[in-house]
Amino acid sequence: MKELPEDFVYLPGYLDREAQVSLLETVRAGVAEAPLFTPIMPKTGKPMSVRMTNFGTLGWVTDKERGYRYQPMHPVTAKPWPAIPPVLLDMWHRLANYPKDPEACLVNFYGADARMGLHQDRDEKEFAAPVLSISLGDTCLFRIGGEERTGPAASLKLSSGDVVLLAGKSRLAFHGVTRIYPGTSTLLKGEGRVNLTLRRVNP
Ligand code: MD3
Ligand code: FE
Repeated sequence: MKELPEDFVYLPGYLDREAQVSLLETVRAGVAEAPLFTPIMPKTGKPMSVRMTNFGTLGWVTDKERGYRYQPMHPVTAKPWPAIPPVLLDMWHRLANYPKDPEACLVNFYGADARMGLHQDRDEKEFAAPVLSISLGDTCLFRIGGEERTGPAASLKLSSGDVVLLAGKSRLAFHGVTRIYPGTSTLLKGEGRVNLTLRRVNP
């Protein structure tokens, strides 16, 4: 196993239970406006096991025909995404050390059997900005390697309230979610895990 990449900042338990409850309520309000959708992978047309939605002026989407991209509208409702909640913008400005607001907050929802395969986040145009990740609900096993798909990787459990900042050299690291541990948190009442990632798309 490999050491964690340089510039990977792990803040376990950054949000206390009260902050997690409040943030989840805020996320649920956004999801009520912008329902979770099932992303479809380009070329193969296979559905991802994670369901998603976004907040912000841009959101990450994928479908068979047009592939991975950021766009201003929800792919199903065709409405603009809800605004990024102020509490998340505050966290970004406290932690990200980047002067502009993020345009996108990707909301990933994992049921007990959902996974996310090893990938790089390269659909943004601005790699100088970090990605800020917040985990809520069930613990997951997270895997992170280097800038090449093969080669050593480190594993880490991410639990409810944990925050990770991917900056500098870790920004283009391959990473994925290997498994969910059902029943490890009471926050989502057995529904699974939510991960929020704040992203700057344009320089
Ligand atoms: C490392 N999400 O949405 S968050 C994703 O838990 C994604 O839902 C995972 O990978 C999740 O793209 C992992 C932690 C994370 C996010 C972005 C990264 C790790 C990263 C970008 C570069 C390197
Ligand atoms: Fe990612």
